[in-house]
Amino acid sequence: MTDLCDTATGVADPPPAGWDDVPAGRAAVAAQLAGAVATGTEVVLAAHVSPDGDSLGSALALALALRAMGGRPRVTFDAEPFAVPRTLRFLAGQELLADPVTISGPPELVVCLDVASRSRLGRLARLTEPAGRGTSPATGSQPATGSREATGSREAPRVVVIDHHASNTRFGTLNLVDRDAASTSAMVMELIDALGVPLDADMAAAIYTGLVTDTGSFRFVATTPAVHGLAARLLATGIRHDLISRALWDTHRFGYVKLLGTVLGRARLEPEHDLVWSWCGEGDLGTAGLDHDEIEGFIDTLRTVSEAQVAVICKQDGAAWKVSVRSRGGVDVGVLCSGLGGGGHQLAAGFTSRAHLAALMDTFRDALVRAPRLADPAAGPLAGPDDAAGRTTVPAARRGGEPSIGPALGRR
Ligand SMILES: [Mn+2]
Repeated sequence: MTDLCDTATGVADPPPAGWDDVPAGRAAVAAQLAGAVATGTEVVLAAHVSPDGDSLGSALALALALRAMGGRPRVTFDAEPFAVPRTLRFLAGQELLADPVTISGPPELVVCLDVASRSRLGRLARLTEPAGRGTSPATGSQPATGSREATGSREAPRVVVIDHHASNTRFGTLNLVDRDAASTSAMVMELIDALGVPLDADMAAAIYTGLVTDTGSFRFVATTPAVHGLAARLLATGIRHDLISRALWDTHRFGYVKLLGTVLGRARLEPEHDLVWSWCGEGDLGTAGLDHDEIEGFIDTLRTVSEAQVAVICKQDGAAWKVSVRSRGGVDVGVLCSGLGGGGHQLAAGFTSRAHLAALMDTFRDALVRAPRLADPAAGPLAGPDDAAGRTTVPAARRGGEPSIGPALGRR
């Protein structure tokens, strides 16, 4: 989870209560995509602004699958200038990328991947507006699993949402939202299977990139046995996971190290607020010669501070501050950031503010006091009850018994 939660703004509606019918939604999305390929309909696959490995990996993997089916996919996202983040340039299928300025008017079918709300599309939100042809379905937020609409009908959905954020606003006309999925790319894998497309190494590398990004290299709580099963299947295609990891995390310019030192050096610990935070100004980036996407990993160092449940980095971007927020498990920062106009996951979220830094942080501290508390992961044992006897390392939660680590964290 790097930048996917960093810039969410303007969530229009709270997500609907209850759970989505994921299998029905998946079948409906697969039918929609297969229909688009069969009729030669151009499909635009949209990642969120400043895409991370899950969003762009998901979009490229699905685009490669649609192309393998004979379809006409294009992949796009809002970035100025339009460029793939340095760390993701190894992904295959980059010839399918399209600068948003080349997409005139709403396409017939838009698929949004890892995009929790319309605002996360940035300027590409226009692609989800009504086409003006008089036959387009409304695109307002509506709870829908999508199974109600049939492929090929005049009422066919035009905006498909594929996402795993709990805060997803269901802004599509067809919404496939699985809050239990470790990554959007894992959902794309299931979709590719539903489409009957054989998995190749290029697709596998893109899906793996999303999976390792959102599980923190299999460290986060979303890492289930099924996640490892998926990883094994992806590795079996022959992908170089070592090179993927090196490209994603272990390759930085010297300016990165210098700026990381600066930002960590100005970090403030506020035990009374259970908070550690720092900031990075636009001038800092200029001095270091870095792009915004290159400092997404800074929060991963700050969030290791044991004296605070919540870590924050404010990154200046023009007239706004993009605020990345991480929780060590005791606070639901997804709800917190939704209340500040952003969104995300329970433990990784973000928002954008145009306030001055001091005022922004005052607002944040107030919101932090009121934020929902989660079960403290440090309060329980790290493994199942049998572990002490040395007989097993399988947590009880995975065997259907009592959750071994805070029950609220067992389900995302
Ligand atoms: Mn994701």
